[in-house]
Amino acid sequence: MSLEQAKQVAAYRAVDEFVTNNCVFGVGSGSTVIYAVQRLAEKVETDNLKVTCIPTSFQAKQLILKHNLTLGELDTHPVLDVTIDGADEVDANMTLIKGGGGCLLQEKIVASCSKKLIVIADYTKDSKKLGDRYKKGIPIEVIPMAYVPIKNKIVGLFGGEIKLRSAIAKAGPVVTDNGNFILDWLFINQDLDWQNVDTVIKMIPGVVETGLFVNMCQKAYFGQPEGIVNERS
Ligand code: DER
Repeated sequence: MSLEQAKQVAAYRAVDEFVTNNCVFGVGSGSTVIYAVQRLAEKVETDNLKVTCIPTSFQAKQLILKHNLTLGELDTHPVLDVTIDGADEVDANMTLIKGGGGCLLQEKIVASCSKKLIVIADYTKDSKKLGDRYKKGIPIEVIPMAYVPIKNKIVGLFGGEIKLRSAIAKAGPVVTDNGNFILDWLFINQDLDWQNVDTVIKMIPGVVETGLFVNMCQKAYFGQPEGIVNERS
């Protein structure tokens, strides 16, 4: 079984467990969520479910439209029943690193409006401590004009190294759906109080959001190559 199949089995298990008729459903971003939306579309069709989907990115919105699912927005649906999203890493306390795909701001907003945040991932995202497996650092979305002083302040406070995320298909940095830059913070100390780190970093002027999701995730599904799914909550 490939990693893609591991992602798929996790995604299908989560959708089967949490999607119900008349639910308001948050659609996360990234590659694993693609399988969740596929499964959701199947269930809407076969079980004749009424589900309103709230996107967490341009990518998520396109996925919803591609599968002819009902598109909603926070203006009309400020409270969601469940959001299903991916993660770059999940530690033993269910703290997440998210933002590997650059969508952390809208993902965190939608997750914060959801009664439940459910994470789907392959087994390589299942860690004891943040940084055990995910080596690209904690993503931080920042206002472009402030990225250098923010970088200096975070390193001054917590150490490590910070890189401005470069784009691949264009010259220069990644620009998010919200017109901002992403800094990736390669932290050294894996035993930090992540709630405090999130709060302190968010207080730095120009920081829009961090990819630290602390005390937000109710349950995580980790697909295994053999097709089984490990669940944690
Ligand atoms: O960017 C994000 O937050 C994504 O959800 C990411 O963390 C997971 O992406 P993946 O499903 O492609 O691994």
